[in-house]
Amino acid sequence: MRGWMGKLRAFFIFSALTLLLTGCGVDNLSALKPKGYGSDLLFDLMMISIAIMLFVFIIVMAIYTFVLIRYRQRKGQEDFIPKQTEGNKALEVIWTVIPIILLLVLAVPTVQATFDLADESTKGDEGVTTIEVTGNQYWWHFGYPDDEISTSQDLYIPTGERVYLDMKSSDVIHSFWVPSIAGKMDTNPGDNDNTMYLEAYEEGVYWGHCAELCGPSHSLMDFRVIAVSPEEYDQWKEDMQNVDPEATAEAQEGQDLYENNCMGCHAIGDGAAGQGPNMTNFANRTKIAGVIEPSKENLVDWIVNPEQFKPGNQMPANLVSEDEASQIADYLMELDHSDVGASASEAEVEEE
Ligand code: HEC
Ligand SMILES: [Cu+2]
Repeated sequence: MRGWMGKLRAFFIFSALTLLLTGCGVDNLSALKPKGYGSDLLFDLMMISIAIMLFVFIIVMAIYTFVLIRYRQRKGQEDFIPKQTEGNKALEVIWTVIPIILLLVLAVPTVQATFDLADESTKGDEGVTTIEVTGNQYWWHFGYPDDEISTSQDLYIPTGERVYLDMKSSDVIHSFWVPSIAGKMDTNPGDNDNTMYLEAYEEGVYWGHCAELCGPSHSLMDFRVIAVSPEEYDQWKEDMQNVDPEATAEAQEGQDLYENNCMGCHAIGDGAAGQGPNMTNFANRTKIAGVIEPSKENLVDWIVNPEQFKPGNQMPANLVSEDEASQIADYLMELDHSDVGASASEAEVEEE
């Protein structure tokens, strides 16, 4: 009785774990809930391959079961040897032709999708956005050269349009992956730029991850794609182009401290990817450094010792005292220059 109960319990624990670990159906993160053109294509390919696999599996299993039962050894017939057949043209043709057909069914849409995903026919056209993506240990930089905007961690794009990405890395190979909108693409160091495009169907905050092991904090190299309506996107661009980085009186000291200690790595306003994330719209970030809840306490802790959150990251610890960090934090939290995406951010999914 005990053994039986134990087995049942183990069964339930494993089932629950399986469900938990799959993280299945998490909105805005799952490739199984496509919310963009690229992920849609990939989802269809997955479904075609699964259908073919099931088809083959069921037929093979049916034949297997049939043979097992029909031709089993029967009582009293232990010495009986059935008629031996060697070579059967019809069968040989059938089991050569069927796999060829299955491979064609798989290959044609796959090749089509491959070309479709590489299609850049509208790139560079009037009104079509191209964004420069740079992967860094362990954060992402996004530059909008046509609009003279720079930002980090949160990538803003308009919905319903194809947005092209020119992608590179400042150090080692990373991989840019937003499962619910598109496939993934490596970012390479050197001149070996890769390109892809994003096309989000609906507004939302989509989770992105680095998908190429790149160092001790690789698993913390998260980012977000914030897709907003084209009108809101234009508003965001305007907001970003008209940033006034002047602090209020209370945060004046923080701004001075920031300019003396942090500005060298953290530009405000348009700037090429520097040694650290661009801070223009820091207070609009969904997370600090891509992974930490945005509160003043966490921000001060990060400034004093970033290592405790992201091992091996490139920001030096103890640049300022805790009091100074607190003043700088007051200043950084004033850097909210746009309301765009705020409602989308509120709807963001909870971390598991
Ligand atoms: C030597 C360059 C360097 C200096 C100087 C520096 N940082 Fe950083 N900082 C970085 C890097 C690199 C990161 C990205 C860390 C990561 O996420 O892996 C970072 C990340 C951050 C973040 C998170 C940014 C985001 O986009 O969410 C904050 C906040 C920050 N730094 C504040 C400061 C403050 C305040 C100072 C001055 C006291 C400072 N940093 C000085 C390099 C620097
Ligand atoms: Cu990485």
